Amino acid sequence: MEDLGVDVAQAQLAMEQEVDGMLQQLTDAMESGGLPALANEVQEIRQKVRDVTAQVAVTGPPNVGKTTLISTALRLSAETAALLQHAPKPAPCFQPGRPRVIFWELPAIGGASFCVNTYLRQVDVDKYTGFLILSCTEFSREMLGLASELRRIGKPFCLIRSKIDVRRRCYRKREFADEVLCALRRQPLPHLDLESAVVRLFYLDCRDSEDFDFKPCVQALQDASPSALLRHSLLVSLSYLSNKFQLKTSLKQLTPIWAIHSLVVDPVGLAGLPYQVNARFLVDQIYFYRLILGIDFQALKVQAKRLRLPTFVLSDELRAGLPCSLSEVDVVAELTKWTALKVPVANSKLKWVPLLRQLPGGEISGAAVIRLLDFMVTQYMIDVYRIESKIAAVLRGE
Ligand SMILES: Nc1nc2c(ncn2[C@@H]2O[C@H](COP(=O)(O)OP(=O)(O)OP(=O)(O)O)[C@@H](O)[C@H]2O)c(=O)[nH]1
Ligand SMILES: [Mg+2]
Repeated sequence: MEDLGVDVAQAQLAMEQEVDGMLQQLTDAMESGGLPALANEVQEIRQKVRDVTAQVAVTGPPNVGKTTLISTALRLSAETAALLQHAPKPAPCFQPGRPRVIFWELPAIGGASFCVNTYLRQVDVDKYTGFLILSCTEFSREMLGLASELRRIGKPFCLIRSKIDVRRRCYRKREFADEVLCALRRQPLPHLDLESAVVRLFYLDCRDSEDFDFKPCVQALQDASPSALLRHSLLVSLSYLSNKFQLKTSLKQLTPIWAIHSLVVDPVGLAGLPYQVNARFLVDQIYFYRLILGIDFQALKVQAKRLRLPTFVLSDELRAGLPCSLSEVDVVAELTKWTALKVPVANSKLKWVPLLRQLPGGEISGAAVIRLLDFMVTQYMIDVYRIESKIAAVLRGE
C-alpha cells in the first residue's frame, strides 16, 4: 500500500532537525549560564517532549465502528469502551496517566443539513493532528467533501472502509476501491480526486489491530504528522502499532538529550565511576523503553494469556544484555564497563561532542551514557523481534 505521499526519510530528517534545534538550545544555555543554565534547559526540553499530545479525530456516519476503532487502538477495557459509547460527542478518549495521544470521537456525519465547513468549525478542526474518516459502505459525497476540505487545509486524514472482515475477499481489490469511492469516480471534488483518495484508503476490522490495514493506517497517520515531536509522540503512545524500525530510530535520536540530563540534573558520585551521574534517572529511562516496547513482565503476561500460554514461554525469549528488572547497581556496572572501554561517540552523534566536552565528566561521560541508552534500545528491539517471531510460530502451531 502506498503511503500518504509522506516520505519516511523526510519524517526522520524532520526529527533530526528538531534534535539539532535542541542541541543548539543546550549549547547556547551552556555558553550563557554554564552548568546551571544547561541543567534548566535540558529539563525544559524534557518537559516539552513529554507534554506533546497528538489529538486524533475519528468521524463517520453512525454505527460504522468509530468507538470500536478507538478502543482497539488504545487497548481499552470493555468497561471504558462502554463509557465512551454513551459520552456526548466530541468525546475524548485516552489511556490513563499522562496521555501522549487523545482520540476524539466526533459527532456522527450525516443528515440532509450536513455542511462540511459548519461541522469542521463546530468540532474545532485546528486542534487535531489528523482525521480518521470511517465508512462501512460507500463513502458519501458529504464524507468525501470533508476529506477534500481537509486536504485543502493540509490536515492529514485516512479514509477507512471499516467492517472489511465481512467482505474480506474485496480486501485491497482495485474494483472494490472504485466501488467504495464511486462518488469520486463520477465526479472529482475540488481538492480530492480518485487517485489521491485511493492512496489514503485503508481497510479495517476495527476490532482487530493485527489484521488488515490497522497498522499501516496508524503508521500512515504517524508519518503524516505535522511536526516531528507529534510524530514521536504517536510512535511512542501507539508503540505496539508502530513500525518498530521507525520507533527505534526516533528513540535513539533523543538519547543524547537524556544522557546530558542524567549527567547534569542531580548527579551523584558512585563507586567505580570517574564522574557523577543520576543513575535513578537512567533506570527510569531504560524502564520506559521496556514499557513502550511492550516487553515488561505485565505486557508479556497479557500477551501470553491471549495466546493461552504460560508467561515464561514469551519471557524466556528476552535476551537483552541486562537483567529484566534493572537496578541502579546494574546501570552503574554497565556504565563502568563502557567508560573503561573509553567508547567513542557514535559517528551519527559526533555533532554532540563539543557540548559533551564541556560536561563535568567530559566527553567520555557523555559517550558512555549515550552508548548505554542506545545499546538498551537496540537490545530491547531484538527482544521485540524475538517475541514477535515466537508468537508467529505459536500461531502457526509450531
Ligand atoms: N464485523 C465488524 N463489526 C464491527 C467493526 N467495527 C465495529 N463493529 C461493530 O459495529 C457495531 C457498532 O460499532 P461502534 O464502534 O459502536 O460504532 P460507532 O461508529 O461508534 O457507532 P455510533 O457511536 O453509535 O455512531 C458494534 O456492534 C461493533 O462491534 C468491524 O470492523 N467489523
Ligand atoms: Mg460510537
